[in-house]
Amino acid sequence: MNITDVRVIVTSPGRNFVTIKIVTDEGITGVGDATLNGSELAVVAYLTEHLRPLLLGRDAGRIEETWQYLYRGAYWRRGPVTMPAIAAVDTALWDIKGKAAGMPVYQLLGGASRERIMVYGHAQGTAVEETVADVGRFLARGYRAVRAQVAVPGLSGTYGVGSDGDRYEPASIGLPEETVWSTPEYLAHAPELFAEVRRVHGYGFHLLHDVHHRLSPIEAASLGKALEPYRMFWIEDPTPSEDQSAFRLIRQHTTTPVATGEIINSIFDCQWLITERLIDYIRTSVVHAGGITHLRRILALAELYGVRSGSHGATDLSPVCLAAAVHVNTAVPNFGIQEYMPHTPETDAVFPHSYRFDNGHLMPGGDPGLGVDIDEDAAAEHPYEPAYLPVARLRDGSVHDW
Ligand code: CS2
Ligand code: MG
Repeated sequence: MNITDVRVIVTSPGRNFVTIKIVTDEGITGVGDATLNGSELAVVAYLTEHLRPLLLGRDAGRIEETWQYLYRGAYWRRGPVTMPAIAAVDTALWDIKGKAAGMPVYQLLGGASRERIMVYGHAQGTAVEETVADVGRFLARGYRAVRAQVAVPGLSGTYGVGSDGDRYEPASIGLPEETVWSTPEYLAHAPELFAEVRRVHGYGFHLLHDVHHRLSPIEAASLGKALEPYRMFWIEDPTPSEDQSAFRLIRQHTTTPVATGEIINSIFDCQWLITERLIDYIRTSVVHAGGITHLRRILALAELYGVRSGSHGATDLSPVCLAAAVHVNTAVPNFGIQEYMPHTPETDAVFPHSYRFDNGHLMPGGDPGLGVDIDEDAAAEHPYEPAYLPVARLRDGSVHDW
């Protein structure tokens, strides 16, 4: 079965997505997510100009060989642009192979290790009492795990707190929004939120928080210690992931579990985090970490060291990526949790899929392949609009990690 076409589809049903559809000479097609939030067209160019010519005529069944050809054959390796491009090709080839075999992809990955995938939802609020009430709404909907974020008084645009109710879409049309950050004000306020969440809702569910790359190692260590009484499931991205050694200092000071990895795109960029057990959950995703083939490799390494998966699943990862994640999560032995921000009905109309949410969990559905597709006619109704992620600055005007 050979590749006869590779279509790169850009669509924007409320937010931008990049999807590839690989077509074969047996009429079987496969899809892959290639969305890089805020820099989508860089991946489009790499796919269209540099990868598509290499793929035409190739055997669609040779998934691993194609991955090796695209990763090692490019000479320039890793990175946030090339790895989503390789990921999308890889994901589409797994989709094709599943359809050709008449099996859901998780069957090709060794079959189901679990019946359902525990997910966590995003509770937010402009004040502690708002977030506490929002946590209650997620628990009432059957979620067993909830991430809690709250605005820091006096700071505009705190990460994770949306301006339109439940939805939180950080990218905005036009040039980057600039937000103000103050670590002292955040550290003074954050523990209040978790004390109140546990006081009101108790300890019978998993409580998570995303620090979003903002702290120094010692600040992260102090936050971890301060939150120990609240038995966090994890604090996420306490410090920037690329500084792997920073996590050693955090580990020396606190037993609060740590998760990182959503911006990591290769096994080499999380190797020490895993082998030195500096983290408890690795958040690498299908789209950003080289596809199903590479994510499996990362999770196999993680399994050796007792690190579990906690893959990124924000709304800028398309339903194609989420569908692939559900298949990987169904099969791997060291599944931890899956982030789940439901896409809008507008997005779901462009990406029909068979995964289903029920009572705090996702199930993959039984369709052959990934059980997701892109409706190209519906996609064409939503033209691309350039959008950027925000930029954070400290009160003195210097750039900080957003
Ligand atoms: C966040 C994301 O979901 C998360 O854990 O870190 O919302 C992240 O900010 C976006 O995916 C960036 O595009
Ligand atoms: Mg995050």
